[in-house]
Amino acid sequence: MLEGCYIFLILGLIELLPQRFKSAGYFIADVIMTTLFASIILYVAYFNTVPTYFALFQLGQVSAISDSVISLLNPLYLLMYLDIAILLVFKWSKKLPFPTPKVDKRWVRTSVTVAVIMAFGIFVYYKGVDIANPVLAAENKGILNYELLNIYKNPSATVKPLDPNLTPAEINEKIAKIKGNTIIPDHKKAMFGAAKGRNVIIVQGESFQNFLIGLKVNGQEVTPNLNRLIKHSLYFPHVFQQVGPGNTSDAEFIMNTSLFPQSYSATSIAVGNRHFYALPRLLSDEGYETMTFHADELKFWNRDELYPALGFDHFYEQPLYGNKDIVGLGPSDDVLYSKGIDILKKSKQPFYAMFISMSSHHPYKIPEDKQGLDLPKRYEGTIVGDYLQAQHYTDAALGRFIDKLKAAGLWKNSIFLFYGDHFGLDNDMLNRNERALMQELLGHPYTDVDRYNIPFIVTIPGVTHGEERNIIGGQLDFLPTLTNLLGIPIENRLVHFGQDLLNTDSNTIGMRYYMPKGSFINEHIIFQPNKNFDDGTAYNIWTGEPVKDYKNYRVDYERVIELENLSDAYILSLPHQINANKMP
Ligand code: GP9
Ligand code: MN
Repeated sequence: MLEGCYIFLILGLIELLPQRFKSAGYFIADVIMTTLFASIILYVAYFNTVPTYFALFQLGQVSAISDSVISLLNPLYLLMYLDIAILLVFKWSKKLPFPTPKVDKRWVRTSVTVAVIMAFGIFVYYKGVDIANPVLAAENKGILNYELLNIYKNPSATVKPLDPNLTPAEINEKIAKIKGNTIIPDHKKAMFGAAKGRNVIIVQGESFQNFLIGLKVNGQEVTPNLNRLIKHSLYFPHVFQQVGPGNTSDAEFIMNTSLFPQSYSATSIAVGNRHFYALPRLLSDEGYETMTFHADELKFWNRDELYPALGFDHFYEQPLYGNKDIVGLGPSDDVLYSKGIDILKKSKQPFYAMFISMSSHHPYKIPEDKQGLDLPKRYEGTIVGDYLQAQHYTDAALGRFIDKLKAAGLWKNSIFLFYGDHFGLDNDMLNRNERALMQELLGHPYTDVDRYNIPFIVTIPGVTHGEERNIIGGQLDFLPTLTNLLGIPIENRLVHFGQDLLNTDSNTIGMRYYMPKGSFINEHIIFQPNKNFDDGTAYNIWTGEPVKDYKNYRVDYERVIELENLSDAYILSLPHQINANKMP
């Protein structure tokens, strides 16, 4: 009914065209509508949420991830274009089986007026209806109506900037109050300064999920190097992704700011023109040389704006890595690390170096000579098998990188962090056989808790000795955990929405975009609202069982929304970058 009204309006408008333009009008409208719906289906398959016009800003990236897009194409989608193909055949054979009838224009005008009034009524009615879950919202409001409402209600325009005169200390106090935390003085914090003055080396693992850690297939460890590293590290196995539509770049943003990413657009695109007092700036002020390495072009995800916004001194992008040893989107992780280590060896110390791996990017097809696992036949040709091979390679390349750091004498005076940027597999991309493989690997059906769970590993060579920490955490918590270990006070200097995982005994992880606004994970449940809190769904994160009585956790729901709103407001209060122009 809702769609019908808009479609009727479009058809009516075409009918108002002069007779000779009508068939072309119908044909063009058909192609546009079909392509719109096909793109929405594809987007939902990849991101699990309904796209809005903001997705158009990412169109430039589609060719770079064409392998991913192609792997998602289902031949059945072509059926959507069947009518267009048939029409073309008739057109070419000049035998249209039906004439374009002449309709009384008065009737058309009346119908169009009725359709306009109805569409307007529907639009106005749904303007005031707030449904947290975008898929449900699009279903309820009608997809075309939903798209128009998003254009009308630009989500970024609804946020009011925070008072720019508030100091970081005041904002951090507000955050602690919302969370119900008391700020612990630095000298009382566990492990404060345990890595003081050391180099900081961070590796962000592409699509790297926690279930890979310690996993064995056919008697082989999938991640032998990380498993070994964990024996000398602090390992946080209950940490969850918090990225939004900017995926990899959002994870980079969160690591460096401890702020929530934007919910409607890649953060680097939406607010990359702001000036953040972020980790690179903080470490620069502490005498560090700061740099980031990624074997893609800076233009992808608008990093040419994001990196200066965060304050990195240097960014090493393509073409530094050449065009040899290509895996998926670009040069392999081995190339990334080899080029990187040459630069680190020459760099002034202490340095902060961030590495963004890429070889294990969706659709996880890596060259045969890099497939180090001997997998049983049933994994062949499955995305699960490809994923395991790709992450096994990620782990191997990382192992070689660590060996090189050791050989160069850089390892022992560094602190090393590893985490995953976001999930790699989700149930919607798995067929029945692949879901069975996941169940076989995990010992239980693959759930959203498994999907969003990423590892967080912190190694301070000579200091950490293999300890597992059971606290729940999120990507926003990485920055305060790191600065605590470096012994750098941040309460009065850097606004952070995450908390130091070494000095926390309770935590709630807010997530939006991949889950509706207000979704959270706490020590007990994973929760997502549907229309609102009361009709939400909750599962026990330890057993996967549905939780009916979750009403006690309303405080977590309200808390994460309040924190996300405050983070958005804070970002909007930041000054624009001076020389916000992109780097040459
Ligand atoms: C692109 C790479 C992949 O530069 O980082 O990004 P993703 O598609 O995972 O966001
Ligand atoms: Mn990624």
